[in-house]
Amino acid sequence: MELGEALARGLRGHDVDVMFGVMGDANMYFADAFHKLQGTRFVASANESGAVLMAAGYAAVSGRLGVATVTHGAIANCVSALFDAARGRYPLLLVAGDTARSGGYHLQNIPQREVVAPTGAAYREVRSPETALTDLAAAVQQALADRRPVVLELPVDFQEADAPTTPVRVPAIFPGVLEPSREAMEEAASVIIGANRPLLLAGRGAATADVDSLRKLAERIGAPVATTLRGKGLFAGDPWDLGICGTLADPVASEVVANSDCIVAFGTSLSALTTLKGELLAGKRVVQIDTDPAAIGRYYPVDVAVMGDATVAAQSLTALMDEADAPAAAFRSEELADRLAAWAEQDRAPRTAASPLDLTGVMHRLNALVPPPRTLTVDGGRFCHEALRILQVADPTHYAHCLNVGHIGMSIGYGIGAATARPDLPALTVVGDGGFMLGGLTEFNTAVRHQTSMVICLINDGAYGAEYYRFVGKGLDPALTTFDWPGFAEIANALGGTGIRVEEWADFDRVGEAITTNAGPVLVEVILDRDDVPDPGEH
Ligand SMILES: Cc1ncc(C[n+]2csc(CCOP(=O)(O)OP(=O)(O)O)c2C)c(N)n1
Repeated sequence: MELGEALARGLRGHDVDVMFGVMGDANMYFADAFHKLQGTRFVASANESGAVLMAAGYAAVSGRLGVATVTHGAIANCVSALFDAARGRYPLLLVAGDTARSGGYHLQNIPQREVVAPTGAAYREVRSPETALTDLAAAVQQALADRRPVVLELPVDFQEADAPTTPVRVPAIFPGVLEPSREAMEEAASVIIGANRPLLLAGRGAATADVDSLRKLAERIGAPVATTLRGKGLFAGDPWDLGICGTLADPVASEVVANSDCIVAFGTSLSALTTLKGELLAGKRVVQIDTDPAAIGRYYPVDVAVMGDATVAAQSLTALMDEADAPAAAFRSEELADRLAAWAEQDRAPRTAASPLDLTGVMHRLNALVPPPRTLTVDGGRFCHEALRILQVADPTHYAHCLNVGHIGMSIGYGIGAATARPDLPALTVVGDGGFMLGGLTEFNTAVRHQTSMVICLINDGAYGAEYYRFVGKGLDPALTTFDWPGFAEIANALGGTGIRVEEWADFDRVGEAITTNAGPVLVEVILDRDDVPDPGEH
């Protein structure tokens, strides 16, 4: 057997059944061998960047390893995607072909290790054909343990070398639960008991925690609940769910968070976006619970730091409250639940058929047309504040965050990856016209070729809206920010998918039909007046 095939089989042995990639001479035999294995899928992206974004989206919603492959030199096309996946903490393996070590001059030979270095991804080598399967196993293990991309360099000539005959043992890994210390729990409980207006905040690190244990604690201490953006959906349906804390907060939530005197944070690093650059933590006691020691106090100092599992910590805090016979705070009142419900109703206020399309209404319509449970990816741009605020998910793991470095154009790749990981769920991606042209157009056809079922809502305001409103606000000529694009619905049809142009509310009726009857991607081009889109942060 040749090594290319042995590596493909090795990957399968690590429970990998999907690989995204673009072929070239340095990875083609490996990719082909993987594709031919039973129970596998090779998703051929149009660009290497797309392959890495798809693998990241796959990892984000599945919690499994995302895998991509590129040929030698093409790693240069993966840089932004690697930055995003590394910062997003997605476990990802990128098998990157390389020029033969003995080969001398080659056009595609570039300093690959140096290209990857600043991205935050690890770089490892297949050292020799003999060690290849061990090198692969180590790379897989590192990606899962570190939750970041690992690039595995595969010299072109190794693919056709003889495979080693001794099999590699893949250990079964049994993850343990990190028990918080009794001392830390008592310290945390005394802070909570001393609070009058506690708030329970959960981030992506608590996404797989037992949510009932968190809810029970919140109820026991009398705290409303909130999440970070990446913890979105954890408390879906809870009458005291404030939604997202920080820059994306609704008005009632903003007021309640500002007014609280103690934050009990689970699985969040309390970033500047969640805490309004630390402003929301000022004057409050903060208890931070996380399994990752690097998350604790990463951005702002906290009062009590607890290293431990969210579920165990929540259960033991509830028990300590009972032991102390401590009363629940009155912060979680019926009045608050009523105010939250009233705000949600006002935000969702129905539009009349004759009223012009508006961004807020369009997002609520999308929630109804493609309701959770479904996966979600949202691109960057002026529209994204409303999209991230309004579009719900049933579970944080259904949301693949692709704004880890704030680049536009990544959502289509992430969305294809998410849809590939969860074919049992509908998939929704929201993107602007600028983001789609920057990084979505070519991969839209990937979704067509692979018949990926997804709804892409393209908010077309004919502008880089995020820049447009700033120029206009300053009284400057916005000419450089406006674009006369071709029709995106027509482009979607020409690329083999389904395109629907929405200029008035009634046009959405056709969207519902298309979603249920058409296979492959459906692109919904929503035309908005660029002078009528709310500025980010404006409600
Ligand atoms: C890779 C990258 N290039 C440029 C930018 C700067 N940028 C931020 S938002 C934006 C405009 C996006 O336009 P569009 O997708 O149409 O969304 P809109 O702002 O109009 O809602 C640009 C160019 C960026 N964030 N990332």
